[in-house]
Formats: sequence, C-alpha cells, structure tokens
Amino acid sequence: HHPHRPSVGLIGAPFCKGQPRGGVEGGPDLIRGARLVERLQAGGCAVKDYGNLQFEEFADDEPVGVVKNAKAVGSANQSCRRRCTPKEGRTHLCDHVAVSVLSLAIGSIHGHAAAVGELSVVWVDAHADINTPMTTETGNLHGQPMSFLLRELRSKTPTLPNFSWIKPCVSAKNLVYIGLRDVDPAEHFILKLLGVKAFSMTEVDQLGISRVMEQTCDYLCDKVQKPIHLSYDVDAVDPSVTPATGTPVIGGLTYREGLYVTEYLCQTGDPVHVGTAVDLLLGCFGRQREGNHAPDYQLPLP
Ligand code: 6HN
Ligand code: MN
Ligand code: MN
Ligand code: MN
Repeated sequence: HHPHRPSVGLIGAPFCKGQPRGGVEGGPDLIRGARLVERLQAGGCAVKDYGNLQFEEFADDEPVGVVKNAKAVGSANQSCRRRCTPKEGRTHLCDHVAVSVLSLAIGSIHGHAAAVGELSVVWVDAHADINTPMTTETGNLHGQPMSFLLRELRSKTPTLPNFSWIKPCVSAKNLVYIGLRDVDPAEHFILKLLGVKAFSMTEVDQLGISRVMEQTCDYLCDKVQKPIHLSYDVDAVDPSVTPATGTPVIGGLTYREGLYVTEYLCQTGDPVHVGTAVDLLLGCFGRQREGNHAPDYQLPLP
C-alpha cells in the first residue's frame, strides 16, 4: 500500500504569547531552514508555502482574571483561522491537506472545520490543553485551546477580549488524546465528565502504539468517516528527543512511537491537517521509514 501523497499548504505562525517563554516564534523559519518544502517535494507532494502570518501587537493586553495575553492570542488565532479558511470563490488552501507549522490550535481547527465541515481531532500532547479560563492554574492560554473548541464546554468558558469570533465546532465524541501524562485535576474532571477518549502514556505502555492507533481510528471511524485534524504538540515526544519545548515532561513517546502516529494516520488516506515539526510532518505526508520510491521508478541499467 502506497502512502497518500497529498498537496500541502504551509502556514507559519511565529507566535509565542500562549505561554511565558520566548523562542517558539522562531519555529516556522527553523522548520523551513531544515528544507521541509524541498523534502516534501522530493517525496512527491505538491507544496505551497503561504509564508508567515503577521500578528497585531496590543499595548493594553491586561490580564483577564489570571488569563494572560488574551487580546494577542485571540487576534493571532483569528488571523490563523482566516488563513486556513478558503476565501469566497476560491477552493481549499490546497487539495485535501493544510499544515499549520506550529499551529495556533483554536484558529487552525476552527478554520479547518469552516473549510471541510465536521472534523475529528487527534490531539497528541503530554497535556490535555482543556483548562477553561476559570480552571487554569497558570493563566497561560496554551493550556486552554480545547475548552474554546468543544461544543460541550460552551457554557463553561467566558468570552475573552478578541475571542468573540470563536464558535465551538468540535464534539467531545470526535476527540482522541494520545500521550497524556501531565493533566491538571480540573482537566481530568472535564475529560471524565465528557467521556473523552484518551490514550495516556499508561495505555501506550499497555497496548503499544500500534494498537493505540488502531483503536483511535476504529473509534473515530465508528460513525461517519470525517476529516482528521491532527494537533501534534512536540512535547508528546520524550524530552530526551525533543528538548526544544517550553513544557518538557519526562516519560513521553519515543521517537519511533512519535513517528508511527504520523505514518499510521497518513496510511489511512484521510485528509489530515497538522501542526508540528519536520520529521513528524514528513511522516504525515507519506515519508515511510521503510523507504519510498516513485511509482515509475526504474532501476538504472549498467
Ligand atoms: N502545552 N496544564 C498546564 C497549564 O498551564 O494549563 C500546562 C499546559 C501546557 C500546554 O504545552 O501543551
Ligand atoms: Mn477537498
Ligand atoms: Mn504539551
Ligand atoms: Mn499543547
């Protein structure tokens, strides 16, 4: 079975205000510097790079309760959503697949849903990122995106400045977590309350990553098959492999397990929309560790 070689649109989101550390905003250009475009093209993908988004600065971005940088985060996600949603009279960003490099999850999932309709979300992360502005212990919005996206949490989230454009567009039954190992008590309560399917690192240990992926797809495809949005936080992978994260948590996916997730989702042939780093991106778009060759490849004769 040949992996799916889709057309790929790249959108860089050089943004770091969802959390307190700088450095994240350099990610998109570092990923381009690692020759992502050339490597995807070499693998047979048609690639269009839409460049980096530009974000508005807010001088008066005062905390709302404990929540920090709400105006900047709300506005950045809105730019991201606009970029991910096709304009009137134009088709998709790219055929079936769009990639947001270092995604702003609210904007990219919202935009993806606006483009293709009802989605499944596979959230690969050490964290559940489902705190509401009322439950957050840190005030960092990077720990909260799913609370704004889930229909079931609509009445539990206040409208922050620059967040009023958000319409919850994901149902709890269409969400699967993989790799959890640092979940706050309120987040754990929410996951149980909504019955969200989650494969924490305990389940990865018990089942192995191949059965986790099989069960993820069985669960999501049980109903009508929907496009998958893969949100891949690199901190899902063990910090010994991906130290360049603001929130390292020991005991994560191995490099091999991390890649297996992308290879597996790619093999399903479903439209996938992702935000993550280079090797993981290549895996999402058909690179196989067993090797790849073009369908018309011919051995050179002596
Ligand atoms: N991330 N649960 C913590 C919080 O601040 O709400 C950590 C969030 C980490 C977010 O990096 O995936
Ligand atoms: Mn299409
Ligand atoms: Mn995380
Ligand atoms: Mn995260």
